[in-house]
Amino acid sequence: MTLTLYGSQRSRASMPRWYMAEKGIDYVWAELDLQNGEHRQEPFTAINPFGKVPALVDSSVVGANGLPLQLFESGAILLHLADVHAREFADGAERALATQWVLFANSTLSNALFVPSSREREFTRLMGVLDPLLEAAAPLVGRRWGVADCVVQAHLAYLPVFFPDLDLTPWPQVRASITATQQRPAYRQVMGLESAT
Ligand SMILES: N[C@@H](CCC(=O)N[C@@H](CS)C(=O)NCC(=O)O)C(=O)O
Repeated sequence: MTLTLYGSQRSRASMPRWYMAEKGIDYVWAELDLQNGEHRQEPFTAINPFGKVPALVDSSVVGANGLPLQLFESGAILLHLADVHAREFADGAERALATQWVLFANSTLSNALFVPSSREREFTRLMGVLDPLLEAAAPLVGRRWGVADCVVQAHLAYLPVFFPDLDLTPWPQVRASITATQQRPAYRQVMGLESAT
């Protein structure tokens, strides 16, 4: 069985990389040269015709066409890994709630961070709602750190990177979550940060 993840440094491929590192899932890392447009040409466009990373090829799952499963969109990749490789969900409710959080992070929260019109309108309100939901570092779904935590925490950890002057003091749980993420060995390894002391 081989999982091959296509991506580049400092891209949304970091989320499935972090998740697989946390869960001890082995994979082959296929790094593309985005500067030279490797993602916009064959053979990669046969995997993601939209020419974006990350993408995953999973030889343990055969699609209707008889070929290994090919997936694009970081959220779809994360949910597949959680479901099939980490066997994270105890029941349909956990699967549905994890899907909810992955879509929230990759659409609503991501837009509130990176789309200026949405940031102006939504960012403060979303942080105010999210902050108490992160209470006591409990997993968002189920009893163990999982895919919902990965995708929400990865987005929150973008804040000090992209908005270093942003004052996070009104949202203490968001701040604590970012600090905790930055201390996780798997996160540090994937993000290329030096080991925490
Ligand atoms: N919604 C997609 C976004 C994918 C995306 O925009 N990836 C960026 C890197 S973070 C990319 O491939 N950019 C290169 C390009 O668009 O040419 C996901 O979450 O996978």
